[in-house]
Amino acid sequence: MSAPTPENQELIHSLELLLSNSDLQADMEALNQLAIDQKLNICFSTSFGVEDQILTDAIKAANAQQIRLFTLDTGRLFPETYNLWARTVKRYGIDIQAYYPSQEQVESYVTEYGINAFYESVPLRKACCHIRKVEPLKRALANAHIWISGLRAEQSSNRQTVNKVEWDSSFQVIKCQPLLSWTAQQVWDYVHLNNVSYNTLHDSSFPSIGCAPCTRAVREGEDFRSGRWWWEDNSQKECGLHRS
Ligand code: ADX
Ligand code: SF4
Repeated sequence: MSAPTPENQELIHSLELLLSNSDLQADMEALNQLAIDQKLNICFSTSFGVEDQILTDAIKAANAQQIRLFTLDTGRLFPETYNLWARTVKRYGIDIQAYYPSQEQVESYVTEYGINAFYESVPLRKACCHIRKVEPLKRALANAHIWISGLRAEQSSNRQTVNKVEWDSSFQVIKCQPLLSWTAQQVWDYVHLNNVSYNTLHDSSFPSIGCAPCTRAVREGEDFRSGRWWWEDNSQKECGLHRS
C-alpha cells in the first residue's frame, strides 16, 4: 500500500480548496471542470441511500457528465433498493454502471459455507463482504483518480475522523466526501426542497441501508448504524469499503 505521489498530494490540496460545501451543485460543476482540465477519471459510488440520492441529484443538476456513476450490486440488496435504482435511472436519464461479484467466488463461498453463512462468524461475514463488495469495488476503481462517496461524519464515531478529501491507501485513489459535514437535518431539507426520490425503507426506521439480510430497522434512541450487522460487536462493523 503506497503513499500518495506528490502529484496526488497537490491534487488533494486543490480539491480541499475547490469543494466549498456551501453549494453542492457548484462543487459538482467544479469537479466536472477539473476532470476536463486535468483529464481525470472521477467516479461516484451510489448505494441509493439518501446521501447518494442527493449526490446523484446534484451531479445531474450540475450536468457533470464527466462524473461516472456506479453501484455495487451484491445480489442481496432489498427489493426497495432495486426499485429505487430503476426509478433513479429513469428520472435522471443517467447511466449507473453495475459491478457484480465474481460468479466463481460466490459459488464456492455458498457451496462451502452456505447461503447465509455471514451470521455464523465475523470472518465468514467479512469474507462475504469481500467477495460481494470489496473485490467489485477494486474493479470499479481500477482507473479512477478520484472516488466520491456519500459518507457523513454524523453517521458514526469512526466517520468523525474522516477527512473531506483524503488518500485511500487500500484502493490507491483520492477519496472525497462532499457531504461529510452535513447533518441529517440538512440532508432531509435538501431532499424535500428538491423533491429527491429516496428509498422507502428510510421511512420505516432504516437510517442506513445495506444488504437485506444484514440490515434491520433501528429502535428509538439507537444509533444510526446499529441496524447494520446488528448481531456483531460495534468494533467489527465495517465491510472493507471504507476504513470507518
Ligand atoms: S458501508 O461501508 O457501511 O456499506 P454505507 O452504507 O454507510 O457504507 O455507505 C457509505 C457510502 O459507501 C455510500 O455513500 C456509497 O458512496 C458507498 N457505498 C456503500 N455501499 C455501496 C454499494 N453497494 N454500491 C456503491 N457504493 C456503495
Ligand atoms: Fe454479504 Fe451481508 Fe456483507 Fe452483504 S452486507 S456482502 S450479504 S455479509
